Amino acid sequence: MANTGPIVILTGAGISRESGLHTFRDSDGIWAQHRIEDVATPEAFARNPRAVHTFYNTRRRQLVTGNIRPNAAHEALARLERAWPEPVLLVTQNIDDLHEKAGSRALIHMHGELRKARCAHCGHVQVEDGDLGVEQPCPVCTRTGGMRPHVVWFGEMPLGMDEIAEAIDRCTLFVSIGTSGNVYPAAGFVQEARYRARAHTVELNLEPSAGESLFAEKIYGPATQVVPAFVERLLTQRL
Ligand code: BJW
Repeated sequence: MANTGPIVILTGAGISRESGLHTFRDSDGIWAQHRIEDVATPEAFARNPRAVHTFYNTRRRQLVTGNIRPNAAHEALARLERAWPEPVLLVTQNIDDLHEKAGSRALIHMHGELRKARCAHCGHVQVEDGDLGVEQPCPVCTRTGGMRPHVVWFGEMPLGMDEIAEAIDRCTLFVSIGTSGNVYPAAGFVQEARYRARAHTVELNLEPSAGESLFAEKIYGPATQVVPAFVERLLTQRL
């Protein structure tokens, strides 16, 4: 059946793997090197902010100076947004900036952005390409100790949830790309799309995710191959 309605696309770390960024839960992933409880919770930041800053400063430096570029999958999604007759909302769990670098505009970073900092005291958010540290004062409230990466840690509320829920309610196609389906609420989006919005649901991933059985259609392979092919199919055949 031809599909020309609004689209919601969820992406995860797998889409940036071929750009040179590690995923989290693969055998060579970030969680094989670091314990979540040490670097990705508000409690970790309260207990040892220097260790958390080191973890994110290292990743920020790699993103800013490491010649990390969008790949064919990011570029195909930007092309889809430009060419599709209805809204295409890209919801990424990634904190890198590869979707915007590829040209995507309707984009929600539900787990935050590595190249931004936030003051935990007053909520001020600013672009940040340098290292963060515990002595850094907030330029707005002037207090120290609160400048933190603008990312969403376990136990914190993801960003843009209302806008995401509205878009999923309206969509006729939901596509999940390069995510293991282990982290909620993102892992639950497919159920909302399939059973509430009655959208067609598609998984594009290297291998079946934890939520594989919830998708009506699945295509497996590296993102740089399967995403451009899927976008081409959508734009030429509308399904
Ligand atoms: C390729 C490829 C290639 C490889 N091509 N593919 C029970 C029920 C519901 C919720 C919970 C629950 N128990 C606990 C919770 C809450 C918790 C949670 O989900 N925990 C689970 C571990 C169980 N969630 C939260 O705390 C979230 N907040 C929350 O729930 O607030 C309350 C709330 C209530 C109701 C509504 C709304 C909110 C916050 C989660 C924050 C996640 N933060 C992190 C780190 C911060 C950012 C950072 O440092 O980068 O975000 S964790 C980490 O996982 C990161 C990622 O965005 C996230 C998802 O990972 P992703 O992208 O799926 O990566 P991987 O590595 O897991 O998978 C990669 C995939 O790519 C694999 O499948 C590969 O095969 C594939 N791949 N190469 C294509 N070349």
